[in-house]
Amino acid sequence: MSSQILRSASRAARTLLSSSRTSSSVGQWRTVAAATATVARGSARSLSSFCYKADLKSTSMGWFYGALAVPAGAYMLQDQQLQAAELERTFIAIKPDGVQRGLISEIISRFEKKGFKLVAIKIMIPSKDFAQKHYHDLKERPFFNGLCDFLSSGPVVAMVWEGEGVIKYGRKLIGATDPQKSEPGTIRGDLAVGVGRNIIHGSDGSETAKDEIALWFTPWELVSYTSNAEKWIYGIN
Ligand code: IDP
Ligand code: MG
Repeated sequence: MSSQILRSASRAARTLLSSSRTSSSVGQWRTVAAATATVARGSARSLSSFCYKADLKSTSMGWFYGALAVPAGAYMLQDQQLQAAELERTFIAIKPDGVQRGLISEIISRFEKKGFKLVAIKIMIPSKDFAQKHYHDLKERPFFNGLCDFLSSGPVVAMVWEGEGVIKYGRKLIGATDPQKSEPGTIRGDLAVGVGRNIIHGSDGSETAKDEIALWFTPWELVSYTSNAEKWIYGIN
């Protein structure tokens, strides 16, 4: 709920930014102020945390004036700061079978076409030790050793994707673990047959996403930027 409010506040600020670039009409300003006010009514605490994250926290006048200050303060925000405040990230990897089968572009294209944004990518052959760290939660499973041998057997394309709901929806795009049970239309459903060669990995929750991104990437490999398509993907009506 609080992340939803945070996103709404951030979206309102983003709308303000783009409307201020194109026009200064009173009507548009009123719309954005109203959107922000709705957020303020929703949760003072969340908005205050948004202000904090976006470097807007009011110093002496309390949350109410802090909330009032959002439109003016947001005007001064850089897109990158909004980005940092708003969007969720997940770790996605194309496993050696997906790479060897020439499915890199097909898989990237499904995330890209959906509207998610690629913020990090590299190709590497993980060591077995690294693979064991990545799959540490499965170490009691009988297939653990073979799975780690396989992940470290060839190139893996490691990526971080960003967008609203990308962790959960990324898993939907990927499909069920066993491709025999994955729905047609999903990556595993369309492109894989056996559970041991299911071509792709995706984080299964926000904690896992955070841990996996930190395992595979250094912070400076993650790129924050505004995509030109964003205003067509995240619109407020
Ligand atoms: P996930 O990849 O859908 O998150 P997990 O249960 O986390 O599925 O398992 C990690 C990986 O381990 C799977 O993607 C698959 O490659 C492999 N795996 C899972 N279950 C089995 C199994 O029963 N036999 C062989 N390999 C399995
Ligand atoms: Mg998993």
